[in-house]
Amino acid sequence: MKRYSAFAIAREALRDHTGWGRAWGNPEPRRRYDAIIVGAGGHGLATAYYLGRNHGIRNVAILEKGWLGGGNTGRNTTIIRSNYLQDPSAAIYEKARSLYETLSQELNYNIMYSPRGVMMLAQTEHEVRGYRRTAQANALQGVDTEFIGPERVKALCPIIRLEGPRYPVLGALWQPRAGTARHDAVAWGYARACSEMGMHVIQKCEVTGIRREGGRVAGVDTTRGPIDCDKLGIVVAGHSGRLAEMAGFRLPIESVALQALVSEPIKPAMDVVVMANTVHGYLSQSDKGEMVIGGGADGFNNYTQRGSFHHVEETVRALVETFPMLSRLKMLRWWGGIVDMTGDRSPIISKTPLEGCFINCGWGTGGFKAIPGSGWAMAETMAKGEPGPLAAAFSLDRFREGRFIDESVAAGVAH
Ligand code: FAD
Ligand code: PYC
Repeated sequence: MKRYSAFAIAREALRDHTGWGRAWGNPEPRRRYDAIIVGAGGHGLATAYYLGRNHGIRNVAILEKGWLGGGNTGRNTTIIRSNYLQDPSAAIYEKARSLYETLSQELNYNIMYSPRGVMMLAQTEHEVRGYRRTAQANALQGVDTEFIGPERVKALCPIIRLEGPRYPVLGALWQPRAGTARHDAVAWGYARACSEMGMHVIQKCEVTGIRREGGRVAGVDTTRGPIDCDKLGIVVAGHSGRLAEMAGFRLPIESVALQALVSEPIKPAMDVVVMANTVHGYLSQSDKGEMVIGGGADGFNNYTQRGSFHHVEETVRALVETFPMLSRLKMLRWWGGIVDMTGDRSPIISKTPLEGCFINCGWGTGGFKAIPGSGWAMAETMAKGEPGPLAAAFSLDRFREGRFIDESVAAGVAH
């Protein structure tokens, strides 16, 4: 596979770009793999990548029922931050954020990581207290955040109106090294790196059944035939409950739609990411100039992978209070993804009751930021058969034992 570089771009420019190879292969499934990952979203691809890179397991297939990155990975609003409250969360999200910083170089693929800074507005006294507490916790966890006052908020984001009609801006939790990345590029970069290691990324291959023999996983049934494996990783976000059912166990997960929209492109208006969690809206500006806007999750369980008018109306109405300039913009498009929510709003990276079968899910509304750390931790769990330090707290057992990792505030999106 060719290395991407400034030199390669110049060379290809001189020969009409005829020398680029395929970024990843399009292989026929083998009869057997050492490990199969179900789901070619960011988490599945990152799991496969770190299985190869960190543990030398390369006879791996990643099976995807649609196209790679076509689930939530290609539908999210790309916010990357690690300002969580609890120690296990701060550890895994900060690991992910730090891996993101050098991921373009690591994968030789420009994921357009932009550490432009993320602020979570405090618009009630309760939020001020909560975010001051998070900043203190983050200091102990080695996560670089601070609580800033309204003047600093205004200086960082001049389009904010501080004195809103209902909720004035009282300050913000600010993480300067947080930011955004190009979501598809994260999936494409990992897919290319997996393909280069000899792994099979197989699209249009839906897993329809999980075969078991004597309490162990034996393989999967797919729309392209049966495939055997020693180890199976289920990494399918909103479809986790369905795959768990095929494997013979149940998950404490609900699937709901989460929506987002973009405006028409405008000149640069803001160069930070702002989340306004009291009014349920968040905002950033893409490199193309579109204002990227999202709100809360649907209030009922569903598998509808699309947006709805009332959400657009509620989200924009809420945000216009704090960003009056938005009222002049036209909406360009909107969409939805199916997110997988646990009761404590923390993920699951775990062994399962079926030996050899592992699960990674529950990232809900906030898993894009976690992709590299999650893949790292899931690969370690699959390779060693036991979770390592990053994953240990996120096992399925915590729901039975009551060891919840409550991140409903840090999740930053109303559920
Ligand atoms: P996915 O990308 O959904 O991948 C799972 C894959 O599994 C899919 O491609 C699916 O087709 C495949 N699959 C399912 N069933 C099968 C089967 N039977 N056989 C084979 N393949 C199967 N997170 C953030 O951190 N920051 C944000 O700003 C943010 N904004 C968001 C905005 C929206 C509108 C949405 C919907 C989500 C947002 N998220 C955000 C959450 C984030 O997108 C997800 O947590 C993350 O992308 C999940 O990645 P994944 O790889 O687990 O899942
Ligand atoms: O987790 O930061 C986040 C997020 C923002 C929008 C959706 N999720």
